[in-house]
This record gives sequence, structure tokens and C-alpha cells, in this order.
Amino acid sequence: MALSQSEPSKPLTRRFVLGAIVLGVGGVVTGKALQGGASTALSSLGSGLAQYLPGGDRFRIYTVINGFPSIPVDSYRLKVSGLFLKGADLSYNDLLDMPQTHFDHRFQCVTGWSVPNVPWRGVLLEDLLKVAGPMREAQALEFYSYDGVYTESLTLDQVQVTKALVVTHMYGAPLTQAHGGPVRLFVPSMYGYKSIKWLSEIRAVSSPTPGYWEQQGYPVNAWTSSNGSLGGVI
Ligand SMILES: Nc1nc2c(c(=O)[nH]1)N[C@H]1C(S)=C(S)[C@@H](COP(=O)(O)O)O[C@H]1N2
Ligand SMILES: [Mo]
Repeated sequence: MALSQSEPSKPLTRRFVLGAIVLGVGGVVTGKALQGGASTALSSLGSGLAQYLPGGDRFRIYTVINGFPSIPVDSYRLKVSGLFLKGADLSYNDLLDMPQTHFDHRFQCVTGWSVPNVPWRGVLLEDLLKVAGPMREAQALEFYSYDGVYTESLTLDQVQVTKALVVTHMYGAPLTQAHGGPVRLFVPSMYGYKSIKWLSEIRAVSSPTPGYWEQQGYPVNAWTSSNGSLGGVI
């Protein structure tokens, strides 16, 4: 990998924010562990928070805004718009009523950390596309976040090849707010920046606008090195 180690182009601001958030999360775990011992802490935290446990490969929590958008599950909406024969405005329960897919897959950030065997669950983007029906002119999908800033995109081919998932559950539990809950994207075989959190809208387009980090120099085709041969054209 020839990419630089630091994603941020505004290193000070972003590192400060990220550091504060990671420390905050660690603090919660430590607090519980001190009160009840490690095993009690584990069971009371539930498997959904296991990824925060210290040691080994673990997630870093990222957000490019100050904090996390707060979206109550009951008012969550996923807009399916643009070049579709049938647009949609899906609730969280609409997503749960669709065919559910789950698999374990590594999550890999371009800055060097990764987490193996993460259990993901949700709706395959491919299954959502079958319902919405992309028009002939549609070549790609643009993704938008409730944070109002972060964006991403995938070609329709990449949606198929990667098995990109609209995620509602991680580690057998509803997605936490920190990880992009109620709903985020997970794109296997591509770097973590493709996996947009707090997903608000999926828009079919003929030619996608590069995403947030891509506008700052990261590749639009974000294959992890182990999957580089899959290629991809935008
Ligand atoms: N909305 C939003 N989505 C995002 C990001 C972000 O800052 N904001 N960061 C991306 C990057 S670079 C990575 S590595 C992963 C991190 O996911 P996590 O915070 O669940 O560990 O989220 C991706 N999706
Ligand atoms: Mo990342």
C-alpha cells in the first residue's frame, strides 16, 4: 500500500476529535469492568459492545462532524432516490421485513487497523436494488449520511461483486450509534471509508461524485490490497 498513514487532511482537528471519542468509549468499558469484574462487565455490556474491549484488533470510532447524529429508530428513514423505476422511503422495520443476510467479514481501515471476523447483518444492497429497479442510465449509487457531510459511492458492478450490505446489526446486536446506528453501509473487500455511517439516502446516478475522503485524495476504487485484482471502473 502506497497510501499515507493519515486519512485526515486537517490532522490536528480530526485527531483531537477522534482521540477524545475513543477515550470516551474506553472509559465506559473500564468503568463497568471496575464495578463488576471482567465477566460481569462482559455480560452486562452484551455482545454488541464486545468490539470495544481493550487489546487486540479493535474498532476506532470515526466521525468527521463534531459528535454523532442522533436518529431514533422509530423516525429512521432511508430514502431510495434518483434513477430508479421505483423510489422508496424505507423505515427501519421495512428493512427488517426484507430478506436478511448475515456473514462474518474483516473490517479494514486504510490507516492500518483492522478487525477480523466481524458478524454483520442487514439487507444486501443487491436485494434492495431488485425492488427499486435502477433505470438503464444508472451506473452507480451515491450514499448520504445523516451527519450532512459524509458521502460515498459505488458502481452498480461493485455493489454486486462486493456484496455490499445495508447494516442494521453488528455482533448480533442492533448497530450502536457510534458505529453508525440505526443503519450504516458495510462494503466487504473495500477500505472502511466506503462503509458510510448513519446512512440516510441511496441515490442512483449516471456518474457519481467522489466521496468525502475521495475528494481529499483517497481512491474511489477502494479495494483492500488482498482484493486488488477485482478492479473496478468509474
Ligand atoms: N458518516 C461517516 N461514516 C464513516 C466515517 C465518518 O467519519 N463519518 N468514517 C469512515 C472510516 S474512514 C472508517 S475506517 C469507518 C470506521 O467505522 P467505525 O467508526 O464504526 O469504526 O467508518 C467510515 N464511515
Ligand atoms: Mo478509515
